[in-house]
Amino acid sequence: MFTRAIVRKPGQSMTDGLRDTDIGIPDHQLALVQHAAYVEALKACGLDVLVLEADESYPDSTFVEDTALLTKACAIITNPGALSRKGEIHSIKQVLSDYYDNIEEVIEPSTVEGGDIMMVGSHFYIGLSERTNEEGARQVIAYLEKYGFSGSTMSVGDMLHLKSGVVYLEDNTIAATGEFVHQKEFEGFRVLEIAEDESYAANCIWVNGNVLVAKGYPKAAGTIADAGYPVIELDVSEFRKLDGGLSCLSLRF
Ligand code: CIR
Repeated sequence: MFTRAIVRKPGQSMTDGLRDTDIGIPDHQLALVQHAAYVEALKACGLDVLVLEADESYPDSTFVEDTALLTKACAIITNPGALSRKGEIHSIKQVLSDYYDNIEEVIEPSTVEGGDIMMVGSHFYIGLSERTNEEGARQVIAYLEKYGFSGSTMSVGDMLHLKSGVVYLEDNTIAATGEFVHQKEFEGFRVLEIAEDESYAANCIWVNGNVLVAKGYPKAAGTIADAGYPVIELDVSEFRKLDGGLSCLSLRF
């Protein structure tokens, strides 16, 4: 179970955020409304939510998940692979020092973004992507082992992050799309297949028994509901324009 989440409001500079998909520039006002609804949903799932003010210096800083990995025993501050995002870690480190005695840091030339790390109990799958390199994964695994956890790497084809395509929903269950549906690593899991034409919805999040799913993906929401999860649908269209989704918008611990 999670008790807390940290989020950061999107700033006006989000219109300069990194984006690979060409589905338009985000509308900041609408993003704020969607973000507020996201915060309310986390609260409804029982979380105490710390809402950080927008940081206009970093257009992608609303995607706080990428800046740290939070475990029961330690926080690991990442080193984002995207140059424009590296500075996001300083304020997050400061914030996390209120919650964690043990804070580790990924150091150059290692790069890691939190969206590439999927926690499954005490094991962490780390996606090797354009943002997370092998040296970064090695460093994270070494830190994890220091605290009694384990880690392993996976490749991340053309997705931005590992969790863009696969997430863990507890109860030995994974939601996956595309290349992640038939991975050897996930053979022992119940795999909920998210159709390729709704692949964006694979980035859903388990929060204390509920699953938050992007609104507008009825097949995905149905698959997850049929698997027995109460589903909360949230419109995150403006974050999608920056290739971000539900998991990216918070650090849950
Ligand atoms: C980026 O490209 O870094 C942002 N525009 C989106 C980050 C999304 N984060 C995530 O999937 N964990």
